[in-house]
Amino acid sequence: MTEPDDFQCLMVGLPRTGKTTFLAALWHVVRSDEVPDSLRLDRLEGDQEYLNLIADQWSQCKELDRTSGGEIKVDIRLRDPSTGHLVRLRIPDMSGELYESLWQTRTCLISFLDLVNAVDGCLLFVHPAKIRETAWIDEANATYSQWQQENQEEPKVETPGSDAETTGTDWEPRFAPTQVQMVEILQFLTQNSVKQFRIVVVISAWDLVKELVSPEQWLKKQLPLLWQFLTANTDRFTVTYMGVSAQGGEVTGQNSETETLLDHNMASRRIRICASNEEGNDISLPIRWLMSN
Ligand SMILES: Nc1nc2c(ncn2[C@@H]2O[C@H](COP(=O)(O)OP(=O)(O)OP(=O)(O)O)[C@@H](O)[C@H]2O)c(=O)[nH]1
Ligand SMILES: [Mg+2]
Repeated sequence: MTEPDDFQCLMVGLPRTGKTTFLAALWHVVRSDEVPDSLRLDRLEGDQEYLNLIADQWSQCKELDRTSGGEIKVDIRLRDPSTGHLVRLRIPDMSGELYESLWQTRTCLISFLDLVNAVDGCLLFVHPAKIRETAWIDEANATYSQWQQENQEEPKVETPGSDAETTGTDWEPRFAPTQVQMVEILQFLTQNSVKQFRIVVVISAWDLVKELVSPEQWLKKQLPLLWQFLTANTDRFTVTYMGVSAQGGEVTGQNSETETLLDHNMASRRIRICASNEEGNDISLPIRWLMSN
């Protein structure tokens, strides 16, 4: 019997950027025959309890639980229907807090370093509504002048619960702009591996992006430092950009589209993938791109 090739995929992204939703939708699609060209489940292997749980929540348009505890092991044995190629996709569900702490403490577990060294491809998640913006220089100057003024006045007593972020005092690493944190995380990857990283930048919740722009144009405009870093380091990264609406729309809050989303008779119809030269609902496309030579 043919043994599948192993493919180690790393989902990289700060908290709440859409990693688990992507995995849940992927598990739905590979088990269904709803998307003609998608990768297919070859056969069940190992424990699927976690995948079944998140895919159930996804099918019902429920908000998924936050991933905790670093990483949850996920292996899926897949077949490419167009080539017959078999692959064991190793795609642990990573907690965004792990990456946040990597940036904040600049330390990680040895097991994470091993994972980085074994990586064959990365999905780099950015959520359009979860971006901590970069301050413009004149805004930073204004904050600095205000801070100088305040420090010339009477010293204030810091009260518990005072919001350091809005008062501009006691800066903490978690207040750093998203793109600064992401570039640092990418630098961490490159410093700990000699590999050339194949990366799909996944702009998740793509349904929230209303401008008519490509995913790459969107990233270039919204997170120029990150875009520039990926583009300038061609010796370390081979990159493509995809807009991915894994849930298909908002499932919580005032703008919830849950009822419309549940109306689809095939759940995969609510998925949207926007790549540079194709659009559709095959959420295995980012994985297929990573696996292609
Ligand atoms: N509008 C919209 N929101 C989405 C979509 N996919 C995911 N989201 C929302 O994005 C948020 C984060 O989703 P998760 O998949 O849990 O994110 P995560 O990266 O796994 O988060 P952690 O486990 O905390 O690291 C949730 O509020 C989702 O409802 C989508 O296609 N459209
Ligand atoms: Mg998660």
